[in-house]
Amino acid sequence: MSTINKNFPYGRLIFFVTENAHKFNEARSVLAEYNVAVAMIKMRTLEVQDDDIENIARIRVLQAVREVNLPVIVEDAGLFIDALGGFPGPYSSYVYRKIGLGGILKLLNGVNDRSAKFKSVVAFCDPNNNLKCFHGIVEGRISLEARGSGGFGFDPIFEPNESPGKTFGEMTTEEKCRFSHRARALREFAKWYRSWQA
Ligand code: ITT
Repeated sequence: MSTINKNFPYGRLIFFVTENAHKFNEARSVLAEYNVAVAMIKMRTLEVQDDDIENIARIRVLQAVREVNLPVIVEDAGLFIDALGGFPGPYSSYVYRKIGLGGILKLLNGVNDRSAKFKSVVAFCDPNNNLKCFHGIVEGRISLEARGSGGFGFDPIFEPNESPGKTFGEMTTEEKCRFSHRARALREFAKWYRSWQA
């Protein structure tokens, strides 16, 4: 009996539209656990400004599917720092480019509450406009100084609660993916994707 679904001829393959190779490598590592293959489509999507990262991901995935006409995922993520009212949140990419790790550490100078979380939304859409979003969160704290050269973005200043004293920047991709926001959202996506195709 053939396992190919004629309405969905791609098998367990998904196309990840992103410009960030680190995100893609994390996705490849996580989705492999579920036998879902992933290919990267390096393409810029419009980054609208919105307080809600799910809205940003929804708009981006609709644009991506229109352009490539394949089943795709996009992912939007941000760092939310409690003492700063959730800043930089949906503006993480801009803030990282403008003030970097040093700027965030300066803003938290002398602040005792260093709790923070990363949030991720993975948005899936296929050419029939089936759109679905998956969420992942990791709670932790902002370290006192940047440590580690692994990962990307704010990884060197984020210590997840599951691994106190060790930043994401000091971890391998596989270690980070044990509890990262992105890995959690991708696992929810992978479980759904497998059952949807079954
Ligand atoms: P896309 O092409 O997929 O949009 P991007 O890097 O621009 O890639 P985002 O728009 O989701 O991704 O940007 C969120 C920013 O938040 C990102 O540039 C990092 O600075 C930060 N960030 C998100 N996830 C992170 C993670 O796992 N580790 C460290 N920093 C992260």
